[in-house]
Amino acid sequence: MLNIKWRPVAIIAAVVLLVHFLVRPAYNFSQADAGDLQADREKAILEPTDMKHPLPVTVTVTKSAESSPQTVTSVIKETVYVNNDDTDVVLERANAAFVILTRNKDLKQLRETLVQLEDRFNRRYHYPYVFLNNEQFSDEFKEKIQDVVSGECQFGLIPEEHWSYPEFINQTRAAEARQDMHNRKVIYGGNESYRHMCRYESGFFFRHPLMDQYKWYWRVEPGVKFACEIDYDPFLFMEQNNKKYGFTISIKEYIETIPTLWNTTMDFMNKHKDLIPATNLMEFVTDKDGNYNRCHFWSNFEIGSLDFLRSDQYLAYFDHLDRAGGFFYERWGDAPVHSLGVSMFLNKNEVHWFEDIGYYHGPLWNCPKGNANKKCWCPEEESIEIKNRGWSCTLDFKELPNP
Ligand SMILES: Nc1nc2c(ncn2[C@@H]2O[C@H](COP(=O)(O)OP(=O)(O)OP(=O)(O)O)[C@@H](O)[C@H]2O)c(=O)[nH]1
Ligand SMILES: [Mg+2]
Repeated sequence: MLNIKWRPVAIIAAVVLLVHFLVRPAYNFSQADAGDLQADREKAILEPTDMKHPLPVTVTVTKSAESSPQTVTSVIKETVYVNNDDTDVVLERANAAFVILTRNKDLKQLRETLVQLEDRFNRRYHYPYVFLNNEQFSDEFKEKIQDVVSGECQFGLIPEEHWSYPEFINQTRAAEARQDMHNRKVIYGGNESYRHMCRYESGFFFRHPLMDQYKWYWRVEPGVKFACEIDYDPFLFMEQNNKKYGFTISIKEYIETIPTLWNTTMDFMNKHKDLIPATNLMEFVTDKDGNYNRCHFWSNFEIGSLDFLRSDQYLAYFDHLDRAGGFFYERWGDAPVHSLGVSMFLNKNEVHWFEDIGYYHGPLWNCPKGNANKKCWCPEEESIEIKNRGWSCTLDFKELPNP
């Protein structure tokens, strides 16, 4: 263990050494052309050993219980880092991780996503990754993922009780509901595993033991794209500005998937008035007559507080929904569920639109405008809040007053 008084000396020595020995990465993604980026990305995937992440110097420090009372971690690694221009040193990181629910078959798409995420952000920060799966990850998956990321990777198996039917669910009724929604061509309506996925993302991922040590999460999905340089730390931004939930895209949900979600939520609010704060963000999810407007933050991208999701009030809400059965008898998505939880329990100033993060999950873009688009390859006019203001809820969110 390095004595605290020698840490600055060790850090400076490590930085000086690295400045001498680091080589520039073999390629660079800052070109403004999506076609070039695609070519570079393919090159990276074909030649993973060409990925030259700058070498981190890790200094292990003991965190006292007082300094991080909400976490069980006694030791975390702080990374001292020299960037590609050999100028910056990142000494401060949040207690955060990327969390990715995925399958072995998603490997190719996930590597494409992670190469972008690393290039646009994490090659300077080395935040760790937690990969979760309801089946064992293959050795090939683990190796090929670790080849393209600069953060520590942990691969977790989801406990069966978090990815199966609770005893209070009537499975015959659930199967009939799937058949009916399939017949009506509701998106993912006939899909059983999709329902387990939505329930897991709504109520369990933040309770996986691998997540216990973290305070912040950034959700990532295979296939999503990151189009802009992210030259600051969004986790620290959240922490330093007292934010609890961050999003990029918000839209209106297909009502066929959530016919009783709103009434079930109202029922919860009436039964648990003591849990609902005096001011909140319910205006985001209601129209001027107080009816549900189906607005939700798209949960394939989230940067958020794990303490919020682990809070008694959010867990009480999830439990209420779970017992109502709509994850299986309907097809409640984790996006409207998270969004209703956020709207009930948080204030507007605790929720942040990451307008500056160029992000794509098919078929929608969030793309920065004007000057903020300079280090991006996404077209600003494609940003969904401009392209389809009526489907997007983001500008309405922006206009809501702070409490
Ligand atoms: N381990 C595991 N992960 C899953 C399963 N189904 C979906 N996922 C993951 O859960 C997340 C959401 O699934 P998606 O299929 O992307 O759902 P979606 O975003 O609503 O739908 P798309 O428009 O098809 O992307 C992704 O990270 C998937 O990789 C599953 O059965 N097992
Ligand atoms: Mg998806």
